[in-house]
Amino acid sequence: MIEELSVTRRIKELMQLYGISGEIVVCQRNNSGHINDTHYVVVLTPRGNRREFIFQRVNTQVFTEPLKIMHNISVISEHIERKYGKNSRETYQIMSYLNNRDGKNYAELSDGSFWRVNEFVEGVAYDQIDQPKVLHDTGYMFGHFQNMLSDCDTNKLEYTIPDFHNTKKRLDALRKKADEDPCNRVSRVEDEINFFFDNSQIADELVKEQESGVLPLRVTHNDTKYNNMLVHAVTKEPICVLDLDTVMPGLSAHDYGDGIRCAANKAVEDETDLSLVGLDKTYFESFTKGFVTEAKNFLTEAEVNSLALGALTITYELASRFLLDYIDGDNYFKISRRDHNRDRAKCQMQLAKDMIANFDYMENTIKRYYQ
Ligand code: GN1
Ligand code: MG
Repeated sequence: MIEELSVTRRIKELMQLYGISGEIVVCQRNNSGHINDTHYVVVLTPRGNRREFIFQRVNTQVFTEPLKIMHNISVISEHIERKYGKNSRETYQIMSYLNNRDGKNYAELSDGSFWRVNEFVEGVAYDQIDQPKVLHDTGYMFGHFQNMLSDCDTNKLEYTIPDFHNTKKRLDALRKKADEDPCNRVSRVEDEINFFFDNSQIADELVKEQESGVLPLRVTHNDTKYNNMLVHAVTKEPICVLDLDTVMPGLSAHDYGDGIRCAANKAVEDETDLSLVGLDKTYFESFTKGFVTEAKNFLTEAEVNSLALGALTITYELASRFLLDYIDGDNYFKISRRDHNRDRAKCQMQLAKDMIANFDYMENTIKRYYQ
């Protein structure tokens, strides 16, 4: 077994690999993501300059083939650079990683840990946004991300997590885990489990439409929560799209849907007071307007018709993933309190129910912005 190094030792080792010289004056862990470990580091160079970086350790339990992630990031960055120019605004609209001395955009350390480094970009990734204008702009940027890549060949991309948004397989996995009941938790979530099986048709539809070719595969981000968007702290203008780990071929409906799941919830993702959870129509319209007015440049009619279902499907899917992880003993998503994954599952389920109740409204609103 390889011995784990301390964070500072790892960062010093990485600095050598990246040719960054100087003394570490700040090293702070950022706790917002559920998967990777992120560290904000300030280095004082021998000439007395302050340089700020983000050092991120990729969770290789979740991303078992991290090279595929870094390959995909190179493919999309090069595509955008070629299309718009190296110093174009578009090139800076996605996060870019530094190359190390070997010319690679990642580094593996002696203890087996997998890292990447980027220059810190000033801005904020908000965990809560309640300003319609900011939600609109976030929707626009995720639509813009897909638009910039709408002519990028999906065959060049790897699947960083196979079947990531195959909701049907997610549901099968939940069924299997509930049967195994490894932590004796199933009796505490029977109503929730039943909800998934009573509504299993939600899991099938988009998978079917993709497999039959009705919906095309696109280059998608696959994790379009608004805290994956860096925003200017004062003007609140979006700066760039973050967290490119799950960029791979996927459905446009999933990106729109995950964006709505986050942006249009009245409450936070893990709210325990379910009376606060539901679809906020002002937020829904803002994000939808931003996304659709940009994405209609390339979306087919079938795709536009799939967007509302995308929001419901992704919310249902994430609820099932949180529930599975709860039943499994919390091995996947980081938790910060007891029953955290159960709370998350219940909250997302509640949101999915409200989307079912408002489905016609969602479809009509999307169509309105498509015209
Ligand atoms: C995870 O780590 P983070 O917060 O960017 C998850 C997403 C979920 C999200 C829910 C690779 O993303 O699929 O939607 O949590 N990422 C992965 O907050 O599973
Ligand atoms: Mg992510």
